[in-house]
Amino acid sequence: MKRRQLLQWGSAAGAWILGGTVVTFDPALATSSDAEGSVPLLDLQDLSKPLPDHWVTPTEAFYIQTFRQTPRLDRDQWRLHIDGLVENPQILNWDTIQAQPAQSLYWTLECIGNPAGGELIGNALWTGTRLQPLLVNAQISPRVEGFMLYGADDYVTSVPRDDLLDPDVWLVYDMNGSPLTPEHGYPLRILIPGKYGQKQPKWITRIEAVVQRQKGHWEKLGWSDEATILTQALPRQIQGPEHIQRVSLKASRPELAPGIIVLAGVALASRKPIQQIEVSADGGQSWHIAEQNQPASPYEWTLWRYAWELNEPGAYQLLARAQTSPDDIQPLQDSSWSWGGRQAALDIKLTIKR
Ligand SMILES: Nc1nc2c(c(=O)[nH]1)N[C@H]1C(S)=C(S)[C@@H](COP(=O)(O)O)O[C@H]1N2
Ligand SMILES: [Mo]
Repeated sequence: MKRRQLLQWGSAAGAWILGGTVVTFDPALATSSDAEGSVPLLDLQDLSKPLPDHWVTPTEAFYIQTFRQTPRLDRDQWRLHIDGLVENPQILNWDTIQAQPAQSLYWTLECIGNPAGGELIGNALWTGTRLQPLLVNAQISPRVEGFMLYGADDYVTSVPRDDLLDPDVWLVYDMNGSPLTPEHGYPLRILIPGKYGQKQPKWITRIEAVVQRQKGHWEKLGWSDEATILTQALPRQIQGPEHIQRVSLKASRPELAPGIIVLAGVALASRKPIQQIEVSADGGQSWHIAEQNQPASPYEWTLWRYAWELNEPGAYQLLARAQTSPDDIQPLQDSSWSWGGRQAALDIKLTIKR
């Protein structure tokens, strides 16, 4: 049966079956939200306190990006198939996943469609198990060059062989200490290092080993098939002597009283630690190195802040840029369209009031 047919039947009936997993859709559940305004401010402004090791986005404020509708899965009926060009196809159930060694890890997810200053990014503490031993059990054929990854909502994407065999690929079932919510992939989702969210199916039901992989849903629509996270500094909030405010696409023209100004944000890159974040208050003529934390893994965002004394009333152009090495500095002018959180650094038009 064609996938589309299956889905249409399912929509009419309110349920459908995919590889043994019963899927029902709950139209009341949000399918896309950027959580703008609901994400709390980071507690980074008090300069007498060191930067924290982690800052986690509360689950209820975490962005949601779902191409259709949120499927409602029954954990006991759910299955994960590992098949295609494998010697030993696997059908895993909830108990097999639970029997694997569990680990918790901080990990930042970002949508490739996140504009600089956008909220399609979040950091959470996930709990799950490594995929690699399960792939070893399946005995992937040496001819395999890639994998198709499927979600219960008929979502599909694909990755090259080595990206999935990486020991840092995780299957996760808990988010911030509770089972995944339906919107975020209950009962199981995959985390693949260094890639934007589109490569990481929620409600994962099938991993198919193939010689020639096909493009997935977003990739067919023209989004990057590599989907490697770009090195980026994302300013999030600014504080003057009197008040603190969010820096976002909708509010990138703060007006503050003269005095100490603290700019704070996050930074992220693909698989490499952020080595340095620099900020400028004069449109890029002079740069200052921001204070930053050192996350234990490069898959979690780096927190940073910088304080200036700006007493002269007038207009300032604030910029921030990140680097992982001198060869990989976030450009000031990016000729590509600003996606994946990065552009030629988010430029903030700050006015110091009289
Ligand atoms: N099954 C499935 N997985 C999916 C998607 C989807 O629509 N269906 N969207 C992807 C995209 S584009 C992103 S950015 C992340 C978002 O994860 P979140 O909604 O938990 O924030 O999930 C990815 N995994
Ligand atoms: Mo995305």
